[in-house]
Amino acid sequence: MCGLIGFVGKEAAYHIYAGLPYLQHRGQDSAGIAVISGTQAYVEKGFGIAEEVFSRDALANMPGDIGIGHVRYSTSGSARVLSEIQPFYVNQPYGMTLAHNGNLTNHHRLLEHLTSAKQRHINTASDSEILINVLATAAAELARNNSFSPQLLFEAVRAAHRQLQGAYSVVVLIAGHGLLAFRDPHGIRPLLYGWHDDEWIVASESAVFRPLGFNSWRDIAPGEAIFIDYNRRLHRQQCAEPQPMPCMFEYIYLARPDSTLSGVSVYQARLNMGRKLGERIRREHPDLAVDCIVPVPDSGRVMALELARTLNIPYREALVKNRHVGRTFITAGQQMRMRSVRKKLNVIESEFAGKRVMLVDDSIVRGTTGRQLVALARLAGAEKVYFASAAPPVRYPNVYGIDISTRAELLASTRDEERIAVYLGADKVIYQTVDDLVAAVREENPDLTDFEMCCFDGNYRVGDIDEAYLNELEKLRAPERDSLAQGDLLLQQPRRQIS
Ligand code: PCP
Repeated sequence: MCGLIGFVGKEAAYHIYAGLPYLQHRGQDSAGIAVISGTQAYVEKGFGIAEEVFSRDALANMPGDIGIGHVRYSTSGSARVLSEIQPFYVNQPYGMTLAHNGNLTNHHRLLEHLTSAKQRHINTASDSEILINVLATAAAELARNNSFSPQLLFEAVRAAHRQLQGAYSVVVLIAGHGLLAFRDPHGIRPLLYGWHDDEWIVASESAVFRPLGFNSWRDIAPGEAIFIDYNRRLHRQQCAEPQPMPCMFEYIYLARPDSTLSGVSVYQARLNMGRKLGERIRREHPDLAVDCIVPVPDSGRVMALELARTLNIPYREALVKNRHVGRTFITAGQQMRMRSVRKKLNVIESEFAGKRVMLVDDSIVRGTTGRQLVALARLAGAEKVYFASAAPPVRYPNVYGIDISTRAELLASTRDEERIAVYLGADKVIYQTVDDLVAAVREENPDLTDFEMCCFDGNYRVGDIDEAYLNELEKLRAPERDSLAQGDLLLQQPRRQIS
């Protein structure tokens, strides 16, 4: 998962810089902006969040009325390698600068093909560098016998679709020509575009648009490509048969609640998830006595609010979030995530002392957050601690742009609900069902009939994902992460009042 922006209009660099904070929740590892003035590209990149990476001076030296921006959460390659920070650039044809959100599942095969058959040089372990080279190779072959046109680009995108597998939402600057944006045929990761007068914006989430003065927008359809030329004219084409399958985790956790994706208000979908979970708890656990519902901020808030209303139990914001700590789930490395949870959340003791509380979170993935919070609730004197998750158990790796790539790191991959409760230290753990989750999102857009949700059902329908692929991925990603067992050492620390 990453965040993308494309912009065509006055002072592109400033607008992109202003927009990236609205996507910061999609990636905190690094950020990059590229703009073009005439045919000259200017690129600025660095580690950290956008506000730290781009200085006023740097932006002042980035002229141009067309540009792209990226915030990164790495799911391939490494979060710590400078050369993997996006956007990527290739000089031929035209000069292309690309930023990508998603994850290619066949990038090893493509690497082999690009280097041996196409004499392309790939300099990093990032699948996004593969993607730009696949697109550039296709465009270069078409450009050999044709002058530039939007149609040529759309043909290149068609050719790329035939080769690429996995999830890819993409923005590309074409020097001297314009801004291209496209989504994979399944539309796994979001991408939308907006317009105001003759200015255009492309972004991963609709939450970016209004603050930047864009009040009209639509989704780029799965398999669709758009191109905005230097005269600020829009060209659109369906470049692959659409087979919509948006990522379910966008609605649960990844996206901002003030975004609408594929016609689904994320906020409303989360309210529905809370209601569905509440109805299930009432049906299946009628005797469960709970004094208050406590949301796990931030993403669990909306679900908890509606769950509390459904069960008619007081809602108490008894966990206080430190506003200076970012999202923990997208922090690179398990040890860092462990420390961040403690820094991020603290308790209001009076809301826990002597009470039977139900903590409500959007999801339980590695159990990093839940386990520490249950311990904190008990330290604060809670009599019972129940834990409810608005997502079903996350049992399987995600290979489409969420960095949960090894089964060993997933709490629910080998444990049933009872054992998960034991691990968290909770008196009971209650999960949403897959059917209720799907119904919660479809209430907002019944036309959506299919979702990418391999991490819940283990059903990998995009790309050639088999056991061998998952084993190879585990081998590749395992050195990057610390095991749950290592994390256990740090889990003891709340008892010792770490600062
Ligand atoms: C994430 C999410 C749950 C956690 C992490 C689930 O929080 O909301 O609380 O993952 P875990 O079981 O591996 O801990 P954050 O990433 O901190 O984001 P937010 O503040 O938006 O809830």
